[in-house]
Amino acid sequence: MNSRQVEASKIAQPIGTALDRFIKNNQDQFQYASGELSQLLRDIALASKVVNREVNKAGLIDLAGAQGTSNMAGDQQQKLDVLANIRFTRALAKGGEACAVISEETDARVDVNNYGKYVIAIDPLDGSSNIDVNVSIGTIFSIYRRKTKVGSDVGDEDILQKGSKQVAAGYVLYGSSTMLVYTTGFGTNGFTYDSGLGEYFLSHPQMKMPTDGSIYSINEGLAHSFSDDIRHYLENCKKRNYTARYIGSLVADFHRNMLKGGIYIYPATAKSPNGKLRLMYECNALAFVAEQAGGIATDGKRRILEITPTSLHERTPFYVGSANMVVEASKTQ
Ligand code: FBP
Repeated sequence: MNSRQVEASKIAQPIGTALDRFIKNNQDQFQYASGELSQLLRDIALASKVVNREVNKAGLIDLAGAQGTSNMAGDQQQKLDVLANIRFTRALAKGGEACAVISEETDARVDVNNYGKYVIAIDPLDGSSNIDVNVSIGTIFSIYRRKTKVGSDVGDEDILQKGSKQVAAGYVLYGSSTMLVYTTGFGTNGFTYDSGLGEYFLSHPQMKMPTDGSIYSINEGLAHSFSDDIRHYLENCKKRNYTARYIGSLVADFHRNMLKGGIYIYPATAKSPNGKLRLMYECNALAFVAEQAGGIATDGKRRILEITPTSLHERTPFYVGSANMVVEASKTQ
């Protein structure tokens, strides 16, 4: 059999491009292509496989429920929140490429290695309210290149960088299947996890978010404290018989809208005048992924990636999804 016949054989269906190979094949795209970012992406993928395994069997190994502690935002931490935070922080520290990690579950940044070249901002487990009820949850990550000299102490200038400075970002969706979706600024690609082989395979190359959609995702239970403009936009959606879909897990709502077209909005509300979601480890990453797939992300007025952060856990209103829908929704603001 020659290589063409091997490749074309129907008996052994090709299994697709493994994440490792994809990272290697695309490494040269990257400005600082010396393998460190590739290793970082592998470290995140490995930690996500461990977290995936624990999420899947949480109910069997007493990992369900609250930890009895709360994070700096006052949110009650779930056991899996704490576990996922340890898994990712440990993998990033062991990998040696990270100099600091910012996490939703940790009040202050964690300096891990002054010789690391990258800063990682992470929401280890997004959609905490859905953990115990077996609804899709996710992990969200942003990667920045440090600004200070390698070997010196990490400083605020390394951490408080605009989203437009991200060198890579993505999310993991722990759903009916587990997927890793990320960008390094050369389009957005999706990989599906084959737990039998313990490997992610390219399943959604060069993802494109439809410029228009008919799905809107917002917690209308908070409608009493929405601005008139938001209410006006929602009225338009209903007049057009759009479909309301709100899972309550940002990653899951975002992923659906990325595939089918739609908009996710978490606006400023009376309870959360700056919105609920965190700029550094929830919004910046999804804004980068969305833009690389042809979508748009704003805070209702400004491009999310142009916002200069002033604190680790700062919140922002978030409008993300199909370009024409976000433009319309933002225009009303
Ligand atoms: P966590 O990262 O703490 O889970 O918070 C974010 C989040 O759960 C999003 O995943 C979700 O879209 C939103 O908050 C749900 O908020 P609400 O329950 O107020 O609608």
